[in-house]
This record gives sequence, C-alpha cells and structure tokens, in this order.
Amino acid sequence: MNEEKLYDLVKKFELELTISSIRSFGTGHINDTYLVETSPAEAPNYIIQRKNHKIFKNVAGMMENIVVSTNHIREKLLASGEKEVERKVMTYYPAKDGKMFVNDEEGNFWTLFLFIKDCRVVELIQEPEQAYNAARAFGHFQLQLSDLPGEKLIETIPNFHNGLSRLKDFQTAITADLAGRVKENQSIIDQILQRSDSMTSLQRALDDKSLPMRITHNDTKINNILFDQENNSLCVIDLDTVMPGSALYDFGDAIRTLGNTAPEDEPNLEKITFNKPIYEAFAKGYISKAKSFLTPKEIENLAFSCLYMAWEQAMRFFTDYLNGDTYYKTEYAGHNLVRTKAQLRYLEVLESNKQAMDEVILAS
Ligand code: ADP
Ligand code: GN1
Ligand code: MG
Repeated sequence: MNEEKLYDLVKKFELELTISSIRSFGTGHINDTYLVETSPAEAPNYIIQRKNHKIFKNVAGMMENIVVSTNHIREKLLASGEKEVERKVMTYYPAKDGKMFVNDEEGNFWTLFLFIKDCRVVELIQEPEQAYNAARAFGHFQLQLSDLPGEKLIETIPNFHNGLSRLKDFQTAITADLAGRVKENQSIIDQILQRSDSMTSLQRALDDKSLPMRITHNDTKINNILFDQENNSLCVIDLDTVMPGSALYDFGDAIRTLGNTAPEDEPNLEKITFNKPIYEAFAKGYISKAKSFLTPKEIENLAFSCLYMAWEQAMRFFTDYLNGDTYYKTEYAGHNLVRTKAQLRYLEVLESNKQAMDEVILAS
C-alpha cells in the first residue's frame, strides 16, 4: 500500500496530527493494519486499518457496534474513577464527514484508532500469570457488556460461531469442490463429519434457549489482548466481531490458542500438546470474573467449548482450503491445509484431556 495514499486517508479523520511515518503492522488474518507515527515524539500514535469489506459486509453497522460497546465500557470506567481510560478501552475517531470510516477510490473501508503505547502483544503464552490475566480481561469485557441490551448491536457476521451453519457451509464447499481438493483429503473430511453431531450440541442448546446469548467478543485469540510490561492485561482489542454470541465461544476460542503449546499453523504435529497449567490459570481467571453471570449449564460446558472451537476452526480453515483460499490470508500454498491438520490434532489432544479439563472447571 502506497504511503502517500495512507497519509491522505489519515488526513480525512477528525484529528490534529503531524505524521512522521506510516508502516505495516500486526499479524491478523483478515484486516490490513498500519501504525501511524506522529511528531513530536511524545504525541500519541494511531493505527489506520483497512477493514475487509468482503468479510464485513456492513462496515457501518460494525462500526456502530464498536462505538456503542466502547462508549458503554468507557462510561463504566469513568464512573469507577479509572484514570487511564484510554489505555483500558479502544478509542476510535470519526472522519471529518462524521462517519466512523473513510472510503478510498477502490471502495475499501478505513478506520482510525488510538495506538495504546508501551504495551505488548503475546503470540504464544509462556506464563500462567499471563493466562490468568488474559482470562480476567476477557471475563471483565463480557461483564462490562452484560447490561448492554443485545438489540443495540447488529450481527456483524451472521451465524459467526453457529456450528450448524458452519457445517452447512462446509458441506456446500465439499459439493462444489471449487479447487478440486476433495478427493485427496477424504480422511480430513471424515474426521470433521464424524464429530458433527456432538459438536453442534452447543448451537442446538442456544437455539432452544437452554444456553443464553450474551454480548461477546467472538475473536478471543491471545493476540487480541494488550499487556503492559508487567504482564497485566490492559485492553481487549480487535472489536470487529463484538456482537451477540455465547460466552462459551469466547472461552473456547481463547483456549484454542492459549492451551496449545504450538501455533495454530504448526506443521509438526508432535509439537501440539495441551498446556494444562495455562488452561488451569485461564479457567481460574475467567471464572473469577464470570461466575456472577454464568449459568450452571454454561459452566458445565466450558471445557467442551474448547473442543467445539477447535473443531469449528478446523472446519473453517478447511472450508476455505476447499474453496480455493479466499477468506483467510495465507503465507504459502497449502497454509490452510496445514492449519486444518494442526487444529484437528489439537482437537484430539483436547479430547484426550477432556476429563481433566472438566475437573479443573469444577475446582476453579
Ligand atoms: P486483525 O483483525 O487483523 O487481527 P487487530 O485489530 O487485532 O487486527 O490489530 C492487529 C495488531 O495491531 C494487534 O495484534 C496489535 O499488535 C496491534 N494493535 C491493534 N490495536 C491496537 C491498539 N489499540 N493499540 C496498540 N496496538 C494495537
Ligand atoms: C481471524 O482477524 P484475526 O486474525 O484476529 C478470524 C477469527 C479466526 C482467526 C483464526 C473475522 O481472526 O474468527 O478464529 O482468524 N476473524 C474473522 O486465527 O473471521
Ligand atoms: Mg487481531
């Protein structure tokens, strides 16, 4: 992306700033993120981000969700006497025309928000303390939004973690076989399909309302939390998918990355093992924040939700592979296949630890 073009886009936002540089930043699979450095050195920096409008089909609605939820959290922080509010909740800026995004000539959508300085992102967790703090941050985030009426938010990506609808997309991809990859991958297809009955139980419980819908984050990868230098969690970021969802999806999705000793795209399956101390710390931290609102049925399903999210993600990566790699950014040919195999192995690892995982929840 041309730096001059990025300068022009930043200038369309309602902000007084002197740009010194703009450079590519971050490792997300969906959006394009650029750090905007300003002068003088002590002035705040910003992030300009191209939202992927092929995936987020209603960017205006998505930004409305972000504004409603960050305002709600900001009011709570202010009411509690928090002094560093802008380090604890994301601050998005409007464009000069009042909209929460700017369009470029190609019809892309760009948003601008405050870069929270002196913080760091963890890609692979090392310390149980980080997991405990991350869990408290995600639990606190859900708690802060628990009194926000669901009707105030749209479903940014409809059926985002709906196992039944994800399964349907997967079956459509198998039938269409757009990239001619079905035949050589039958065993992967079987591994996913043989679990479909048990894995869709959460969605059936949400549909019959025996599990509640809440306002949730829906993308609780560990790199969507900012930590300070002492491992304290500062702020939950990447709010594109904040919308009605299940608390279980947030718990399970976090363990998808946190509980795995290897990255989500680890090609060497032997390296994929379950990090029990991290899981224990996460469960303890999450329950300490969320016990005030979780129902007994949610608590009962916390460990299972981790299996579900690994299954769902394996199916999503593999659906994209069958469709010819059009959804996730990939770094090499076959990346989505490697990701799928790694998620399936992680699912097996979780399956063999399920009883121990349930016991941890009971003890937390
Ligand atoms: P993606 O949806 O592509 O994952 P994110 O919104 O998570 O994009 O941003 C990508 C990266 O940019 C993050 O992992 C983090 O390193 C950094 N980042 C995002 N928001 C902030 C912020 N408010 N302050 C500091 N760094 C941030
Ligand atoms: C995407 O944008 P990023 O990289 O945080 C995806 C998540 C997946 C994740 C897998 C909107 O997240 O749902 O779990 O990749 N986001 C969207 O790593 O689809
Ligand atoms: Mg992210």
